[in-house]
Amino acid sequence: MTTELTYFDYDGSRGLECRLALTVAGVPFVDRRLSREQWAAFKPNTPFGGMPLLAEQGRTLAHSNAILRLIGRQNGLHPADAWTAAEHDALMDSVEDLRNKIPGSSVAPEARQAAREAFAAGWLSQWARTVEARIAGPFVEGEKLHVVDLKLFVIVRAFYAATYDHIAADFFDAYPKIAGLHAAVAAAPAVRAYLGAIAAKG
Ligand SMILES: N[C@@H](CCC(=O)N[C@@H](CS)C(=O)NCC(=O)O)C(=O)O
Repeated sequence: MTTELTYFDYDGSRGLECRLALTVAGVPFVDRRLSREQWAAFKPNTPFGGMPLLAEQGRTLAHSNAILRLIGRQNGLHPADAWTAAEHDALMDSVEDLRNKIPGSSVAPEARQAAREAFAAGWLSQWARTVEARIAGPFVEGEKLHVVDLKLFVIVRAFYAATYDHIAADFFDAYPKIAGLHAAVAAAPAVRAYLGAIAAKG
């Protein structure tokens, strides 16, 4: 069976989450990377007009969290207990909320600094407090890594990489469980090897 993951030729965000999940699960996959031009041509033929897309046996699945849950369930990386799984789902959905709420291109450049600072002091701090309280440590559920940890890792990694102007790169240092989860996922052997290979590529 061939598994194919389609995303931009970019090592971050929703595509990275899914590539990491497949990698940690040990699932070999075709890493289909589209240019902006290829995406413009392909987009009208996709289920919801967005990537990543997971394809297997003639079926295509959209939405990063649906893809992560599928990979997680098939490979023991999503909890078997329904309530615990739903709590992981809620955390993963909250990452999507976060992405959608960061003041971005819809805010005029001259208003962006104030909007981002207010976002960091308000919505983002509330999100971080809630997530911090849910992490047993080092991962959400304790010693075992699940797909939710990969989802949280990728968004927190983006902040540490200073992706968002006017929000301090060390914002999450104030949240030791979140910072610890970020470090623990980065140190997981499959993740470390995958990110090391990306870094070596340049
Ligand atoms: N809810 C979707 C969002 C998908 C989405 O917006 N993906 C972005 C890339 S991270 C995209 O496809 N952007 C290009 C476009 O919308 O044309 C998911 O979680 O996968």
